[in-house]
Amino acid sequence: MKFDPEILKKLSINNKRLIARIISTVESESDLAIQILKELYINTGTAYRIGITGPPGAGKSTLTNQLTKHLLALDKSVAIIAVDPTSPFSGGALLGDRVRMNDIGMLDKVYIRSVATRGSLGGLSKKTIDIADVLDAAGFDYIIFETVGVGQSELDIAKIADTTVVTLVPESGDSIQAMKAGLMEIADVFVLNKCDRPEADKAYSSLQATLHLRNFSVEVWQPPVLKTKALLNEGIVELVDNIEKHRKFCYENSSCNKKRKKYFKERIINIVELLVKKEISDGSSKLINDSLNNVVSGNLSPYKLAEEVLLNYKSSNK
Ligand SMILES: Nc1nc2c(ncn2[C@@H]2O[C@H](COP(=O)(O)OP(=O)(O)O)[C@@H](O)[C@H]2O)c(=O)[nH]1
Ligand SMILES: [Mg+2]
Repeated sequence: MKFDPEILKKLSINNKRLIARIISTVESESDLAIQILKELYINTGTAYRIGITGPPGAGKSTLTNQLTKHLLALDKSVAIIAVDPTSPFSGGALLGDRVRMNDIGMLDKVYIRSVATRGSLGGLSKKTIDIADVLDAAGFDYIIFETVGVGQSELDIAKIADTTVVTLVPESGDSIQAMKAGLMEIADVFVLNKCDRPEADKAYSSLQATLHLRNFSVEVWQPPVLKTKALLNEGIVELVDNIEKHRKFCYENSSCNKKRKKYFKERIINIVELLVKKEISDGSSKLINDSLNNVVSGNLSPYKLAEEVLLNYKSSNK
């Protein structure tokens, strides 16, 4: 397919077919995908990115649903990226999420997309970030990343989210588990969900106590702990308020800028790796194939051959 940059002008939140088409193309990592991502970047930067993470069953999908409804009521548009809904850990979550999200998924100002990160190195795939850029360029006001809540992807979400919401429940020891899993460091806002449960007050105090063990300083954002009952739609207004507070803090504070620079540096290196891999794999298969026997027989180090491939690539591009 030949790429016509004019088509990106038609990319808007109302054109869901085009959004889907562009996302599928972008996922392919083809030359066309790279061209599209390059062109549309100039239109990104307006969407605010919220990560919802925490252990499975904490109520992330329920919370995402309620949060979306609140943002819609404020006349905002929302794109939801469900990260890893088919992960083997999530069990029946996919169906559950579908049912819960059904009532918002059909709305004009909502777009829901799943992305699997299984098999990709380093948890959260590059695709997730690229898809977010497409949705940003389409003009969504908010992009919500919801993780299933197991493994590296829930930590990685914090790198790409402007505000990371860590969801916990009043289960005894939940905050300790979260701390072990590294969730404490990534939270901009803590949500203690299921506060309709009798243990809620005790868990709230214990979570506060755990947080006080951390090193506080005035220039650094202090993550608030909010009590919610997502199922009953309680505490969601406070959640929206605190996300906005964090957003304002980030605009006024350079620590968030530092985080964005770090994120972009990592992202650029990832893209360079992808480009080099694409360039080299095209021209080098003959050289590799011709020398494979030598590697297998133990006479040639794979590192040496790899260096030769690189040298060969460089000299052929002089
Ligand atoms: N009691 C109670 N249950 C809730 C609340 N929020 C969500 N749930 C239930 O907790 C279960 C897991 O919720 P879900 O949103 O799928 O969690 P996720 O795995 O983190 O996405 C579901 O049965 C929800 O109905 C709440 O505030 N109180
Ligand atoms: Mg879920």
